Amino acid sequence: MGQWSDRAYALFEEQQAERGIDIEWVKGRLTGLKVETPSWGYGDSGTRFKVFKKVGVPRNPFEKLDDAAVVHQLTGACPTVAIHIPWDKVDDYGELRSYAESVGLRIGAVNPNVFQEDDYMLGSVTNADPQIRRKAINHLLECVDVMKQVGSDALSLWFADGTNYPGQAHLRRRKQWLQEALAETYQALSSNMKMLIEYKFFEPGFYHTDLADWGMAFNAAAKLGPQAEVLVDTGHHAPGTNVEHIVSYLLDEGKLGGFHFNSRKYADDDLIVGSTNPYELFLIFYQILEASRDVNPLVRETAENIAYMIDQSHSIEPKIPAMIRSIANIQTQYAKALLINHDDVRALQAKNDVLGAENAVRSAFEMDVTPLLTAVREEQGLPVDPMRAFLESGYQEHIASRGIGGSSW
Ligand code: PSV
Ligand code: MN
Ligand code: MN
Repeated sequence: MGQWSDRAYALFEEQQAERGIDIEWVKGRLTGLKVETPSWGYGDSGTRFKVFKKVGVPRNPFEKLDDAAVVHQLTGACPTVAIHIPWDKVDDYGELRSYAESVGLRIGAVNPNVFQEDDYMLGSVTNADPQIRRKAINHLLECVDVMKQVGSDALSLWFADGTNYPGQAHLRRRKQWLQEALAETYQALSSNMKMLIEYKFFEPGFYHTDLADWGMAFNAAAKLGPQAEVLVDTGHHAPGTNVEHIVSYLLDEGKLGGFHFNSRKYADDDLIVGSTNPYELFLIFYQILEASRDVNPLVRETAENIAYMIDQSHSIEPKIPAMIRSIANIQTQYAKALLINHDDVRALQAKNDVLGAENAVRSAFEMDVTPLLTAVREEQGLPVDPMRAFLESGYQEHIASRGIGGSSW
């Protein structure tokens, strides 16, 4: 470390020791945080108004892995990549798996896509047409097969199913069809596989969405069994929703399976993680760390086995730097949450000290964790500033030879 950062870190360590924080534990946790990046986050994306094509965007799933590998090399935090089928359809999934391993990665969650074919306009697993429902279920089963070939242990399900008008469809029948499809897919899972069920309050359906909130996803998962859990996408709630409360509730039920991190201001904006809502991200980590100290082993185990994933695909910023920014923002908020003294918070809560307890949580958020992040990155032999390291690496110039018109959703 440089002289300045050495001194800053020494001071930081002293300050934390005084607050009763075990800094070695904090460093271990920080190093252990792994976040999956999405293959589709490296491709072109857009709003419904326009897809802006970028130079150097990957032309196939293999090039997406190349880009994801760079993010992992610079951050040390992203060893797995989620794939979306058929966006990442290849002839030989064994080859995709080997390629991932050859660039230092593994394939993470497999995401079936039952929303982009004309057949699915009025629903996939909830369509009134039994042949379309069958087709959608077959795709889910095909994805379980893909999981086996790529060595994935998570099937991540999001359904665009919904309606635009009152009376358009039979809501309860659709609920039943959805559950039937999930049950058939659940049966196909191997014992090491999780099914993650994602909800979203609207879009593309503007009147109703079949899995509109955490309660519906929770109910579906609870009926299926222990391998089914809920996935919280931070962009999928109505404005003002207390997302960290949902997180704590699901943790307490042993049903929080994973996250899709991204930032939102208005709806499902899919922006860089922590760009508009850093305090929310911090408070989510607070709930998780709190649960990891619970007396109930199920709650502790759930908190330790969360699949952290990014789901961002924005249209204006360059892809790899955007991903690096998201990882850095997650690490910053996680680092801050690790500085909460839970014994202090619990003691203040027990005394009903409203302001004292609020202060004990917020004051950790207000700390500067730069010296800590610098030290942890250095100890792992990583660049202390991954963004700068990327910009200076020449990789962006190197991939310019791919030209324009890469993959997009
Ligand atoms: C839907 O908005 C979603 O969050 C789901 O996770 C999809 O798989 C992903 O976005 C597609 O971009
Ligand atoms: Mn998502
Ligand atoms: Mn989304």
